[in-house]
Amino acid sequence: MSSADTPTEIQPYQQSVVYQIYPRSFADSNGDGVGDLPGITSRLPYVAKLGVDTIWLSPIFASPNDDNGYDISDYRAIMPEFGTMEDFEQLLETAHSLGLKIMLDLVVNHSSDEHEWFKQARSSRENPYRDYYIWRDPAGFAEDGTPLPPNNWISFFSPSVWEWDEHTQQFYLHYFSVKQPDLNWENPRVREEVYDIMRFWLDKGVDGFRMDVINLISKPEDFGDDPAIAAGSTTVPLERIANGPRIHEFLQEMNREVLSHYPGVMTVGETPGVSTADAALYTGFDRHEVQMVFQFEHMDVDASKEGHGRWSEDRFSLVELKSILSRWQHDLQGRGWNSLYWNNHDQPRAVSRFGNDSAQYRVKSAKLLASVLHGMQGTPYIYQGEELGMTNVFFDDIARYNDLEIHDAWRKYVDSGEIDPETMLRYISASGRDNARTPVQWDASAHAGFTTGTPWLEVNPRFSEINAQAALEDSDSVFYSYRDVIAARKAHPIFATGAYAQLPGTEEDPALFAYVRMNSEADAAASGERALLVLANFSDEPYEFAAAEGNLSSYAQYAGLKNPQLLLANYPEAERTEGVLAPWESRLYLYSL
Ligand code: ISL
Ligand code: CA
Repeated sequence: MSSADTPTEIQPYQQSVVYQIYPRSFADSNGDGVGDLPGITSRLPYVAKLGVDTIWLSPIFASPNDDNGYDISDYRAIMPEFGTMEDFEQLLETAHSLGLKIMLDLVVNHSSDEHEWFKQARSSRENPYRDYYIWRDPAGFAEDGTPLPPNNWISFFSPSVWEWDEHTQQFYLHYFSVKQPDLNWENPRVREEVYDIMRFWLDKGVDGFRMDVINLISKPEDFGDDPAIAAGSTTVPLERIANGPRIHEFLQEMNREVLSHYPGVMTVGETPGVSTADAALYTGFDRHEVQMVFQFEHMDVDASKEGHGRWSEDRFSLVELKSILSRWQHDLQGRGWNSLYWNNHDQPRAVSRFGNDSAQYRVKSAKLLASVLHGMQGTPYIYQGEELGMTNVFFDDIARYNDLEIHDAWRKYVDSGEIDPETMLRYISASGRDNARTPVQWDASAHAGFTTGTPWLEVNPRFSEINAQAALEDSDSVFYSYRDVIAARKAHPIFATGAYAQLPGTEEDPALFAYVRMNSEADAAASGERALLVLANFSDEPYEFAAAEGNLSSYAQYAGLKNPQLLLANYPEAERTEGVLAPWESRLYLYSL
């Protein structure tokens, strides 16, 4: 961006709003119970109506579906369950005609074990594809002859990151499931393959990539045992495996070789285990890597205090959440660019997790979350159904869940006796990934209008109350609040430019989230916009707050901010009280010159 005395030059991606589609769960066109590309195409007018400009499609490529498409067996083929290449071309063309860009999911930390490269690689140690993956000799053999893995690292989805290959008598590395062997980015041929795949899709006209766990592609030099795991930790040693020594070199090469040749392309890297300092390197305006990253710190606010990773039902602390988000806002200001998200296909539903999904407050709190997130600096990502206020689900039997991570956790904690089954079912309902993956609720008909067949994962039973048709017919729905906040972002450049700060003195408040976005003199002069103020009451109780009407006269530093215009509110005027924020009330004010 620019210095304080010249107006900021806003890049298109900085004013974008992205809508994420998880194809399996979006819309089924042929009654086989699985969402597909023609289903997506048929619903594009709905997405366009929301006002977003870009869609991120979770993987649509050939896959044995061990991890629902995040295990790719052919990067240039469409998953047959989802349709054909013609269906994809139709989707792309329709999207473009509606003014929607398409970002694909680039999953190149690992492939499927059913990818031709891996089949070749495991066929013999001499095979030319052997070095596409990462192989190690055993650390030794147990007395009964069992080979011992090269180190003690725990993977995301199974006990060890190593899997023994009987045929070639070596272990291969897999940070995720055994069916997701990690690619060897040290091998220049692997990198060339990836760049070719990217060009293939960009030449077809796609507009960008979301890059799966891209900060794990450069493997560490030190493959020694992890002391924390040796001492009993059961979680992935993320500090060791994230942000490896050659990561910036690889991303800069990818940018030079591919991305820089396609102006306007959008990029976001998924990066567990990044600090704000790391993110400034990944997204720095002069670094030519990616435009933004998905950080995870705010996804960890309600992690288990017993060391069970995400498996807990503890509520987050608002003070902690504010401090994390505020640090990200502050640390990237003028240096790099944030992505903004409350949820995605790996996370529970935002309104259940950060709001209140009871009948009384679901709509209010979903709207509040929209204002709080979209009021920040960065590019917002909306996950399918978030705009409807879709909620978490509870299934009373582990067999009703699909996600391999959930089943892995069940083996790890329930089968071992560490967590009892009833408790674990509650944890899964609070934090499991299938909360995000139940089918989109289109209407109140059978299976929520998602399919005429039997859905691959059960529909959330709240669909008769929460569905798109009902939302579109109700001018007071969550859907229209999202549409309004998206429109406000597009209409007011200050959403992209204003510098963020929490309202002084509110940092430790357990119920109030209040922040200001302040334009520089130059940006204010250029746009006529001086500041935004966002106020949000994250509680079931009314909150007395002197500045609730946007009157900031008690703050010396904001003395010049006068005559606020209420841009967004989730309570109608008749229900607003002076000096009080009602339960889950949010307001967003604009101060002009
Ligand atoms: O959901 C998680 C496990 O608790 C995350 O840590 C997740 O595994 C991590 O964010 C990486 O996610 C991405 O890569 C995975 C895939 O399962 C996820 O769906 C994807 O978003 C492996 O490809
Ligand atoms: Ca289908």
